Amino acid sequence: MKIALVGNQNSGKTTLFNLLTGTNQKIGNWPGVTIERKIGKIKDLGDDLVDLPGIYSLSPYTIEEEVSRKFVLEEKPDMIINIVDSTSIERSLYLTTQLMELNTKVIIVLNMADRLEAKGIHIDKKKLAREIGTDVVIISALKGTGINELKDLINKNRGKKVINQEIFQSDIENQILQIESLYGVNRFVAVKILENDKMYQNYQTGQVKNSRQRLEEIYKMDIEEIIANARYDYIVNIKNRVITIKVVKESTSDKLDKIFLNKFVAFPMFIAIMFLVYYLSVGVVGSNAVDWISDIIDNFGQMVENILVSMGASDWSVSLVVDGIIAGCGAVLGFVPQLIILFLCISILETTGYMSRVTFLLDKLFKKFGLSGETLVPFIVGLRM
Ligand SMILES: Nc1nc2c(ncn2[C@@H]2O[C@H](COP(=O)(O)OP(=O)(O)O)[C@@H](O)[C@H]2O)c(=O)[nH]1
Ligand SMILES: [Mg+2]
Repeated sequence: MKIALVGNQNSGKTTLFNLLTGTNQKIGNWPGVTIERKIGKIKDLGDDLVDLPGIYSLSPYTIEEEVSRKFVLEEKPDMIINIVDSTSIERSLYLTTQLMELNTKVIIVLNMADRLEAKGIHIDKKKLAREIGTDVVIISALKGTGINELKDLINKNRGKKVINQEIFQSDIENQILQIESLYGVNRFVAVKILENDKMYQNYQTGQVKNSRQRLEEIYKMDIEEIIANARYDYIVNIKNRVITIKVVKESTSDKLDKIFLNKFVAFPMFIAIMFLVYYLSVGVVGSNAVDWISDIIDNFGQMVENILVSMGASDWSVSLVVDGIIAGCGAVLGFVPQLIILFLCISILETTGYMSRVTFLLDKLFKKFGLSGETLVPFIVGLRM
């Protein structure tokens, strides 16, 4: 069997992949892109396992999403192992709802089991399996627990028929079912056709357009929003029924999150911190360093000039060396100290985790311009120039 390993970034895909395949791996790149592609054979079972790029949805917005989407749609794996960080299930299940529409057997692997207790999280695995309509196993890829149970599930699900879950409201379901039977496509593609996805433009008949218009009128929203909302409603509903969280002592990281991600505090604080970074690098260090270095360069230039003149060099060659080379390099060198301080500040913000928090915060804002929150760093660097 060909099995695909699909999940968010940092959900533990590579850790599980290594655990299941051992040294039996082939590493290369996906065709046309520099994203690592790993294939291996699962020990004891002999099935092929493919490690897909980390993604949050099957939309084709990023290269990773495109590669994964293409693989699951075109190469049609026999089974999908959907690995989920069990400490943040809500964020991960969006992808799960899409994977479960592919007519391919999906096994949900809740990873990071070793961290659940400390966070006071209890997941009712059986209930989740029942609600979501597929098998669920809780593992720790790091500690190696639950792996035999996972292998048993793979065996148990060999060649099993897939039963689609109807997760949308009935009026949306009806339209999806119609498109499915009209074109003989799977649910995922039917939803994409309904969503007017770029990849499926030749399916946009009058009937499809009418269906979409009708739904948009009823829900007073754009079709993509209707579908996304329906998925989230479904997820929240399931989450509330299968997860219980005991109040545990708030970790320092949670407390910091509360401050840094607070609606009212976050932006002013962000601006203040960025101002401080700017002030330190460009203001304090910057202006002093430029003066200080230009003094040194001036003195050095003067010294070279004296030597050259005493050696009887011509005016133009003195000017070339002193005003051209030395002054030119000096002008660039003047910026080096402030760049060092700037990058020092940014790396401090990065190692303390502030950057990732802010990135998360800014993601929404940046998305409006078609950028991701990660664009922040070049923004700051660009600002100071
Ligand atoms: N505590 C804990 N950490 C894990 C577990 N599985 C993976 N990790 C860690 O999570 C991080 C991301 O794992 P990785 O396999 O690289 O994730 P990928 O991005 O999905 O390939 C690494 O630091 C792993 O050591 C687990 O079961 N428990
Ligand atoms: Mg990985």
